[in-house]
Amino acid sequence: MSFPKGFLWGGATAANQYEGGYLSGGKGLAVADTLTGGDGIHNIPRKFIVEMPDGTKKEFGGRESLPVDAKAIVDPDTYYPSHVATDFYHHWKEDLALFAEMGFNVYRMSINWTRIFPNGDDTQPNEEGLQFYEDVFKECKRLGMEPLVTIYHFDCPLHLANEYDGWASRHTLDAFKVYVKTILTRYKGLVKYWLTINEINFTRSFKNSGIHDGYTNKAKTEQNYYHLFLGSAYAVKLAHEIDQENKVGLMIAHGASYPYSCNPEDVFAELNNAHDTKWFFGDVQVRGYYPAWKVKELEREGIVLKKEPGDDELLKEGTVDFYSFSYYSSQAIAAHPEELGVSEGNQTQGVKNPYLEASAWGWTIDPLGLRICLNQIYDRYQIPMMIVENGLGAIDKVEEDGSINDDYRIDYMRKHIQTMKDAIEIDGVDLMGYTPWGCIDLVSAGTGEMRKRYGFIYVDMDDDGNGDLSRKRKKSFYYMQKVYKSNGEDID
Ligand code: BGP
Repeated sequence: MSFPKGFLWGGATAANQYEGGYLSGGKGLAVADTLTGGDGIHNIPRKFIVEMPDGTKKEFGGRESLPVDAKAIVDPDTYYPSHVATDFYHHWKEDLALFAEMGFNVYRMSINWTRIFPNGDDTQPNEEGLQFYEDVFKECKRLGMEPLVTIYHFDCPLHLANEYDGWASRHTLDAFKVYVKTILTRYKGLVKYWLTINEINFTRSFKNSGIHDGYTNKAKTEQNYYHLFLGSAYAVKLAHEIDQENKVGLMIAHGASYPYSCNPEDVFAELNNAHDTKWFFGDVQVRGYYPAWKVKELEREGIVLKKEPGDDELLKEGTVDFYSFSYYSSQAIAAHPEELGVSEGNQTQGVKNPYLEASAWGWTIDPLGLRICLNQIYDRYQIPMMIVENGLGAIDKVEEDGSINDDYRIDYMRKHIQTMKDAIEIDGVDLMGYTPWGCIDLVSAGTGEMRKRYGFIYVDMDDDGNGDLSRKRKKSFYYMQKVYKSNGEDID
């Protein structure tokens, strides 16, 4: 047997892309509720419509810096995909039953902060929101699935983003702590697996952390990360205090990266890139302090983090129990990338790798890269790992008889599961679970599209909000069911 007994098999979603019900049950607005759709294939970015101090409206791309005094709004004439998304809010019983039927023994989802604290910093939590998740977790348990809960998945409360510059401000960290304490206390005994901050290494934009000028203001970006680290450490420490059964992981977007060539300059460029984009975040959350090269970099750039007494201790006391990460693709890193062509991920940019095929969205398909990552992470930290996102975004066709024959997705899944098997069996890594992304169709984070589908379950909803939201099992549903029910033995 390659996969250990009790291996966690499931799927992953996030509230801001799946839940909908954006104002139901007392929920407040999150930044994601002000983000429009886009078009990933034609490179049309998602946008924010903002109100400027003089009352005029302006548009900004989701990957641009915003003026610090701009306030994102919900424009009545604009379509926002997160408002309905694929409507877990009204379909949760049906969806959880489908996940259980597929053989999940774990289900990764996130709590939407604004469902619990509508403005992020309210004095009292919203009971209706708390009850909603309690019902969901109880149903998961009843169906034999452990909830794996992301505390913060790209959903900064809009109030904190507009008024406090999101995670750039200590006020947001303080509000987050109250939110964390509230949910950890309420769900004690119901939820034991937690993830702190989704893809913390990509959390420096208005979209992901509510900071206005994270792309252009380095000092502020570093302060933003610092607050996120403290928030994560606080959650880990408190989770352990509240219930010793709790297991808490970090969450990092961890694609593979390769030097473009054996030219030492390319090798060094890759080392620096991996430090900046991955290991910095792992080192702080696994080891509990900033790595030497990062300290030097901050010194060199004259950036002094605003700290408070007790912060250093908190970082040390709040180190994670496991390393969880998303893995979709890989990139090649060159010292002089200008002439080499770009390979696009939703958040990363590297150079085109001539050895790999890519998805319609330009994401390379690289199963062996996953084995490389599993080895590198385990070599570095020696703690259990979990792959909490992986999958293929593709356009699916519903045939006249209603079937969806997504053999390309099955092929992608098979190859990645084979890689996991090899890494466990041959390399001896400690892998505890696998929750592929978007196990049911949902809104793409990077592009806001519906047609970029990852699901094993199809949802009738298009890019303009048309569809009856009905659910259908794709061919991959049955494939995953076979894999899960055989504990990963039957993957052909
Ligand atoms: C990660 C996010 C997810 C998810 C996934 C797929 O960055 O954690 O929220 O969306 O990528 O990306 P996309 O939706 O852009 O295809």
